[in-house]
Amino acid sequence: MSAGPGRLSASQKEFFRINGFLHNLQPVYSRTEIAELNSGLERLLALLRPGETSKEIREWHESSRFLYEICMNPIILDYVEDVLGPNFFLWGSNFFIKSPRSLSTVGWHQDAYYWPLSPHESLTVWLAFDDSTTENGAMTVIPGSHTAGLLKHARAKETDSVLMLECERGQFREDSVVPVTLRAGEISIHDDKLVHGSPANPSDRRRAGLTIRYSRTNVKCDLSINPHFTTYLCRGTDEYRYNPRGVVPEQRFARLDREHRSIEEAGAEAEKKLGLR
Ligand SMILES: O=C(O)CCC(=O)C(=O)O
Repeated sequence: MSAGPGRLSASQKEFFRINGFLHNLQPVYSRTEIAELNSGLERLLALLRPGETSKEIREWHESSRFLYEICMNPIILDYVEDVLGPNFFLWGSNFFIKSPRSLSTVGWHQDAYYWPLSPHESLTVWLAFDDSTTENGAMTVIPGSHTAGLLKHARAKETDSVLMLECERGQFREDSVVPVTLRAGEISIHDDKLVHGSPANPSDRRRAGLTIRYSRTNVKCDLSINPHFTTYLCRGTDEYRYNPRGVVPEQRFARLDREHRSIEEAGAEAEKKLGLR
């Protein structure tokens, strides 16, 4: 396997292998660039219909060139290549925005639990649109929790959680929690089996981040569960051709008007697997 573009040092790669996440990386966007990206985010938010929330901006990289270009930023792809290897595709993006004084939390979970993908060889890049700190509800992770396989999830007890299912307590070291703090324009990276979540935002500052999901080309989606799964090859070749390919969007800002499997539906599917419903 190639050594990758070398944006990550050998010790950072080793840190990721052991801990399942990375932050404190060189910024991807400068302060000026992230201000421009935030203007773009405003344009996207303006496309929401009454009653919709930012959660609706899901997979809009398929319809908005603005988002597609962020997901295909060569610096981000270099980082991803250093972790996933030479052949990988983009398939997901969505915003996690916590307004000032928002009670909304994200319960402990593993992404792989929600995704009908196998094998589990995917990762998330979390791009900070705002400074993300312990004061405004930065994402938190349990280092090393990606090595224990898929953990049992149960219905969320916390009513303010945006997720339906969360990891049952006692299966991971909650006392080893690490906040993944970021400056606007920086990214973190986490493994699809890493236990992570985030607390509420009691501060006066918004906390917005864009999650971008990438997988190795040997990862196959169960299209009976997610028939809209669409991939864009980022680097290398796709010898497997397991998944549908997307068309690069032309419009700079456009909604993706398609029925999407919501987090709730993904949770319901996972619950069925568990025999909870
Ligand atoms: O932004 C957050 O607080 C949580 C993000 C998350 O759960 C994810 O990236 O899968």
